[in-house]
Amino acid sequence: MNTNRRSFLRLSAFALPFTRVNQLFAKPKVAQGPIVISTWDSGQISNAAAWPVLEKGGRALDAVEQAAIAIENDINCCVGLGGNPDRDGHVTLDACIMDEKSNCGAVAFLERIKHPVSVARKIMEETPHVFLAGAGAQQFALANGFKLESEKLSPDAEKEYKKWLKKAEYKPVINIEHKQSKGHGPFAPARLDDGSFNHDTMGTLALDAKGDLSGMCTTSGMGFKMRGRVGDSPIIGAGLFVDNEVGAATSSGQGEEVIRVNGTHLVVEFMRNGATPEEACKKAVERIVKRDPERARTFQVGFLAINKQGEVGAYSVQPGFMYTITSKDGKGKVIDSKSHFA
Ligand code: SD4
Repeated sequence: MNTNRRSFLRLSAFALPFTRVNQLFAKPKVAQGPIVISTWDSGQISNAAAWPVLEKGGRALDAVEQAAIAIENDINCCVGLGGNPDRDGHVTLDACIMDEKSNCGAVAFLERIKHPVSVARKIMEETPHVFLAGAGAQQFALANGFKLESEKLSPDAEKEYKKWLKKAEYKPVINIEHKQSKGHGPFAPARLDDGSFNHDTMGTLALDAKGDLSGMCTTSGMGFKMRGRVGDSPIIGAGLFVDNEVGAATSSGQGEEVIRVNGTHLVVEFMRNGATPEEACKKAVERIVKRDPERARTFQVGFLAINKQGEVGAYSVQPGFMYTITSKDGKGKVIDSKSHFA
């Protein structure tokens, strides 16, 4: 046997098992190109702002921040300062953001600041902390160049608040969006008669061209809530969770129910164990319903998820939850999610 042949055989003896080990630990396939998904049909506004960032090869984190800014700016939508106030008449905002390295930032009970997600990002990038609340969050925002806005309610919110004040009944129940029904309250339609959107939370998840994931969640919270009440939206693991190895999830609906099961962290863990995004959202919904199946008939929770391969899925307790997806052609498509109850 000549030396060349001998060394070839020696090399192949190493190479064979090595290739097999390599295959076992092969990196997961990442999506062909960017994708952005947002909760609700109002997600069309957020996705339209996120898409130009992703299309140019930008970072998912920048895309989701733009998604938040666009919806928080939209006075016809119920997210941000245009949203419904608490029962004392003050709009209080909750938001969070999370990137591909598990960096995260959050604000809660923030008043008179237009872009809570941008404040959350500043906390994430410029402090050693994750979460600031109330007066301290506002003080931090002002010290970092954010402007103090007026306390004036948006025309829609003012109308709703006046209507609510007539009875001033404290019923902390989030909207359930049966599309056929009319009017506000627990059976509000997805869109109001004037065409404006009727949701007070926006969650956006993006996968960029490099295959990195980020997400954000922003809300004015449950309308006419108790002063100081904070829901799931700013809580990492409840309203939003991103794990760049696996996937990301966000939620909308009755925040208390999501917090109790650490909802979006649960969705991501189900995906880690092999569930598709839709299966993972369904399992998380079932976990919530199982606690009290009768009471579950009275509230809505919807989960939206994306995995590292760019597959997306959603599931909700009640019908009416929907999401918007934007990929390759840059056009937002609205998709109805499946639900536990018919
Ligand atoms: C909350 N999850 O404050 C939010 C409300 C929401 O559409 O999602 N509304 O509990």
